[in-house]
Amino acid sequence: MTTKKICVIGLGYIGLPTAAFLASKGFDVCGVDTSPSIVETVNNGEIHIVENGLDEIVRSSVKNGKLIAYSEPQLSDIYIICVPTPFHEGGKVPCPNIDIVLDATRSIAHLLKSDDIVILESTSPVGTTKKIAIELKNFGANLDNVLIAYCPERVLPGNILNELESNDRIIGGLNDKATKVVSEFYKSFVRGRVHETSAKTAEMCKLTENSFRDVNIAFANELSMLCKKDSIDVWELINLANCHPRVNILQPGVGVGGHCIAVDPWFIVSRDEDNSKIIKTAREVNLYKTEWVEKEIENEVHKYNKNVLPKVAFFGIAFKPNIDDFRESPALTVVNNMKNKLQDIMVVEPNINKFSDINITPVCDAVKYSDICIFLVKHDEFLSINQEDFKEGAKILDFCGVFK
Ligand code: SAJ
Repeated sequence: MTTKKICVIGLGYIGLPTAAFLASKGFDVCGVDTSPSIVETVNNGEIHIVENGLDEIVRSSVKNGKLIAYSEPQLSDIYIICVPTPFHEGGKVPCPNIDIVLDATRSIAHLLKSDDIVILESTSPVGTTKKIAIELKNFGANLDNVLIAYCPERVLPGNILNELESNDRIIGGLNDKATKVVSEFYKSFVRGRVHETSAKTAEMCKLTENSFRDVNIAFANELSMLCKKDSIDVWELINLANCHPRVNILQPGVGVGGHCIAVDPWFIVSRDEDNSKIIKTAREVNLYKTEWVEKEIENEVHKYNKNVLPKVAFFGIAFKPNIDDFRESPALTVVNNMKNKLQDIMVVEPNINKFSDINITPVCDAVKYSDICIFLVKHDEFLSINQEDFKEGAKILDFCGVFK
């Protein structure tokens, strides 16, 4: 049997791990990115993002010639589109922008031949897979024997390589044959189950998964604000409520970050705002939680004498624990908004040495010298801090449950 040649378009957080993972499974993979520096980095066997185990698998796949990066798609048998789907700002609600998906689609139109497969993995509004077929036709592709399907990526940043193999996958073809053939392709390297459905249902399924998580985090965040008023410990409350066999509340925090859960619910809301009240409200609650945290910090700082402003330390600026990813990070938003209002601040982030114009302070110094210690992200490094390590009389504001 000849080895299938796979072209992965977009070498970002999903595309690069996918390309390297498929190369490690024996496929010949061509990775495509419009950024020349990404193409060069990958062809040097190096990576431009941080992800557990990714450097090793990219290095070995490039070394043995299974993964080669290009700036344009090359003739292949299977094309997998893994490009970003941002949203248009400025409207009544944010609307998805699939321009980059359509750019990627046009870039393969001239390469398609009989029995080729085109797969969209990017999180996309319902109907995008169909639009890919229309765009390909408009750009001259003969689709008579081309199979097109949607298969949403579902991997968790920080654990991508494991989840690429172990997660269940959803396959929604534009017709039954596409669904069947694409399912067989995923079954050849996935250990989880592969579920078959229509393209539209698969598209909606991805948006549903991330909206479900957003709604549930909003519930936890709402509880945290309600509890503050009555001096109830929200962490204890959630632990107790979760002892009920049918209750499973998530954890409150500073808000919801990353480029998935804070974005994808808008794809549903913008399609039918009247009928997505819970999803929209959850988004608003999670955005409001960040503002609420800032107000709490300001209230604490205002208790100090205006002539002797307190030294304030912020612990964590990543978008979630134990990761050096800062995309849409609510903790970073808090630090950026507060740093102009406060004179003397320290920022602790054990996962990096420097971030833009922010100097990073070691955990021990921030703990020892700060009057107010504000915990924004529950990084493992903070869990071993003892109460007696803090400066005498220091105020601790724990928004992420480090000490619970
Ligand atoms: N968060 C909380 N409380 C919690 C859990 C998370 O505040 O109890 C916050 C995190 O701190 C972070 C944000 O939510 O700021 C999102 O983190 P996450 O770990 O929930 O999810 P992501 O964005 O890293 O990855 C999600 C995953 N989706 C689901 O779990 C349904 C992942 O499987 C998707 O592949 C990914 O989005 C994506 O690319 O869509």
